[in-house]
Amino acid sequence: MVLDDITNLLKKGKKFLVASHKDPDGDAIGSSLALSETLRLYGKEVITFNASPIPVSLSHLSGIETLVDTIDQESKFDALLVLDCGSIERLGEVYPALSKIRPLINIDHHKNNSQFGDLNFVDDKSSSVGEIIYKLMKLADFPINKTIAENIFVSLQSDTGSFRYENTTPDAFHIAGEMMDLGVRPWTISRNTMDLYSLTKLRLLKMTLGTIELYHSGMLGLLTITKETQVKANAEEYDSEGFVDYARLIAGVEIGALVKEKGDNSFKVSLRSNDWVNVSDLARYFGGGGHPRAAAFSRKGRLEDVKMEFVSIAKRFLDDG
Ligand SMILES: [Mn+2]
Repeated sequence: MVLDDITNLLKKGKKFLVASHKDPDGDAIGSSLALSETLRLYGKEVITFNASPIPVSLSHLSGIETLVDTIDQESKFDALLVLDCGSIERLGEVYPALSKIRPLINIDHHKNNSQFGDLNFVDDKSSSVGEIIYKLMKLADFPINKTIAENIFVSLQSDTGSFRYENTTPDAFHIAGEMMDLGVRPWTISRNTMDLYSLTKLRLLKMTLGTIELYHSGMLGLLTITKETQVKANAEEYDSEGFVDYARLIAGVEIGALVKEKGDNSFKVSLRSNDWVNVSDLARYFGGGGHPRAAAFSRKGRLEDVKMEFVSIAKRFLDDG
């Protein structure tokens, strides 16, 4: 079994690099910190990497101070562990350099994962990579302390939308309960992650909500954030994290979308759905990917063209329902 092969490799090696996707969410960082900490407790040397700035919502996680955003090219590792990435490119611009580190271990829960590792453990039935890391720890008999428990909890909470989304399994609740037994306080974690907005973020949200457009008899809700808006709000890249959900919350909406300008004529389109549209398939139509209820893709072109092309393709997916 692959998970056994991975734990054997982890037990044998001395120094590891743990990396997760750019523009990280609670699962990317939570699972990275949990795995790194358990390996350190087990006597290993671990470097934990993420290419992007850490959002304020994740800045309170235990062990966040160990995270680095650059890697010394001379460093030698016994393995690279890539977490929560459907494809290796998700690591960010540094992926060609990082992926030279072998063996490359791919641990993920995206259904369409490209199996880019030398060892691949991809389980799309797991709510989060945090859940997979928990199972790996149990299998390997790796230690779990409060820091690890907090990070596992954050992974679960983040990818299940606080235990609300369709991917919320009995396992997710059982593991969360066990993490509470280890000292995790859900309210404290939630206050620091879910319920902590900067004034900047709230201002950006106000401007973003003003852009709402509905298409296809109100089944598609579309929000837009231009560079101009981001500059006006003095916002960071991560400040719009979670905004796409507001489009999904409107009664009658099936697909919620957020079109965000990343650079000159380049956009990221984030997607959420409620009941029947597989937005992972919709994102893949445009070269992106994700989960059935949460996905994203990038697109170049004029804003109006990007929007209208997306709106027209989205109709096919709505009609298929
Ligand atoms: Mn995830």
